[in-house]
Amino acid sequence: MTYEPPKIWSWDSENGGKFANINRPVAGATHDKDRQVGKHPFQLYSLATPNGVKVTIMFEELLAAGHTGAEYDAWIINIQEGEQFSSGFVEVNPNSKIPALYDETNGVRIFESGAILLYLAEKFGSFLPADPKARAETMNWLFWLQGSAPYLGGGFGHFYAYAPEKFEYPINRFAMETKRQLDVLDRRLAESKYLGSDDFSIADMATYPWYGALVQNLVYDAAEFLDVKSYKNLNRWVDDIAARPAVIRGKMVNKSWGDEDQQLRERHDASDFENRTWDKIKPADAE
Ligand SMILES: N[C@@H](CCC(=O)N[C@@H](CS)C(=O)NCC(=O)O)C(=O)O
Repeated sequence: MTYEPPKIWSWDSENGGKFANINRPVAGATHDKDRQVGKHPFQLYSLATPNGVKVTIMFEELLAAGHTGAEYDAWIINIQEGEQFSSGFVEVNPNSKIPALYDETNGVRIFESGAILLYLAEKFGSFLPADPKARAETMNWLFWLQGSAPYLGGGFGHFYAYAPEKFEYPINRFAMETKRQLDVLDRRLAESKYLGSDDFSIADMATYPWYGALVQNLVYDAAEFLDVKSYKNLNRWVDDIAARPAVIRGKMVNKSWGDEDQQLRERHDASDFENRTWDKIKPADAE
């Protein structure tokens, strides 16, 4: 099937894709609603997608490392319902995508998951090496991830798992690029324990939720198709990070699907992991 583009593109809201109901060709708020604000220094507006999980892993790692100033309220943003288009959310992120963060201690807004990781790493002097060489290498991999993951998610994942029909051309193009990226990571992890250096850093926190989920077959059901098991060093790195207690906690925050005891839809206190998972607080009339 070929497509002859018209002279001027126009919006067909019925394109059939998985996200057709939230995709729009314009920015800005669709409705007035203030953002919710809790008691902690940081207010996070997010969802447990790979981009969201980067940040909740960082908060849980900071708290585990003893940074009590990193306490946070995590509010769930249901992107399928369009909550990213509320006026309160758009004030924090004009790009209307999770995650978005507000630092109540100084009135600073931060959007883009990479910028959030960097802001927190600098604020707390953690998970970003001070040594110039290791710091530059950590930034290299953080920015590599921010530029590369859209080919995995918006490219490969979209056409392999979400598009209304399977088309060979885009699946081939993005499978090729994803395999190349997996090889890039595997070669780097042959020479270094973690991506930036031998220390766990924000580069790993950014990359694990994307490429770790692919390797663990948690997204797109493509582990066999892409033969992810063949990337031995990458698998070693995924297993190592998956076992970190703060990573396990971070993956639960703002999650509204999967096993109910792994869903902490909102997080306002460290004890919530014990007491407020969905299996424990689900209303009797919820589906
Ligand atoms: N480059 C952004 C990407 C964020 C992003 O794509 N977020 C998705 C969920 S993973 C989202 O909020 N989508 C809602 C929408 O597009 O309306 C980042 O790294 O923060």
